Amino acid sequence: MSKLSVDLDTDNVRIVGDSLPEMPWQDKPEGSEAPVWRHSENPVIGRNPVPGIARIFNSAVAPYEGRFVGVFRAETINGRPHLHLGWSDDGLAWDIETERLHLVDEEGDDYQPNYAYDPRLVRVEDTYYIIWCTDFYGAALGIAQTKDFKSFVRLENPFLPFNRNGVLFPRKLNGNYVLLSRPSDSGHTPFGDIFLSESPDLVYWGKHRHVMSKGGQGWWQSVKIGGGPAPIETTVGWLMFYHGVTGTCNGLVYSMGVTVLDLDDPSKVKYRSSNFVLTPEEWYEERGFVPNVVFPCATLHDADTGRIAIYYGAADTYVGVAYTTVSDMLKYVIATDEVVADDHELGRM
Ligand code: BMA
Repeated sequence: MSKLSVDLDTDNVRIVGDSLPEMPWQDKPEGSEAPVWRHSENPVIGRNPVPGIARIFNSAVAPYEGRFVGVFRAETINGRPHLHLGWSDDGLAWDIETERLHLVDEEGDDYQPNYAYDPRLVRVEDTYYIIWCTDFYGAALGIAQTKDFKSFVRLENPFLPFNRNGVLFPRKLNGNYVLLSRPSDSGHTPFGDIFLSESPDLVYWGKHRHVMSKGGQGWWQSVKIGGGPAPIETTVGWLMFYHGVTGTCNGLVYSMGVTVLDLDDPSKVKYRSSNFVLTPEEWYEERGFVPNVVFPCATLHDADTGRIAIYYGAADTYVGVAYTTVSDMLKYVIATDEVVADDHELGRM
């Protein structure tokens, strides 16, 4: 399998989307060669942020009515994770609600997941969707929708157990919603690739496709991979950050990778970096409830400048922010591109 030769004006790659001039931003530190650089005041959410919550991490944010809203993985003081809303004027200082996010089912009855973790938050047209890991006789995907961040309706679980890392694309493709997921077991899965499924109505899902595999030349993503923030539409493809996991004699290490998926058929990998773009190095990434984890779940981005702020969980304890730009990422992913044989659908010639 060969890739098209790369003849791309990476300086002119654009984000396709809204302007967001008020998003958090810091320029790349002088002299830095890093493709992604951290916010200098990380972590932006520390331990025990509000009464009853010990840690917040692996959480998602979005712009909403001139402010920023977040759906947070809040590890309560009994150790069980639930979803809590939060609000921020600048995307960095967050007011976290002390009550859990209140869900009702489609009949209007109260609905409370047994646990809820690793939420993603994605707007498609005029509706915001929260996808999280829920208890459906084991780890599975839960999904809910809201238009106003006041009432939240839980929809049917999209897939059978076991599954995690459900990531919706921010627009329909060929009339269908598109959802990435990582089929798994119910525990700390020692395997996993990213798949894609389509649905006309968010109820019936099919046209399942394999997107990309763990592995590659490097070892940082040798155990499993999983989708991260909602893919960002650009003029050359869907820019997607994801997590890759390696095993060590002292446990798993979670890093962040980057890939570009085909615009019309995102089950096809266009470019994939053989390197991680962020790996645990700072104290808040190396030290915490689970050491050595960076776990991206959301971005804010500005189509005018190409700026991207990545929100990631650090050491299952904190929320960090890191920055890059669309052209930095395109340059990097092309310069470090690798073809991974398994990124090709089995049986397809
Ligand atoms: C995974 C998920 C993530 C977590 C990671 C590291 O299995 O549970 O929420 O960040 O493990 O503990």
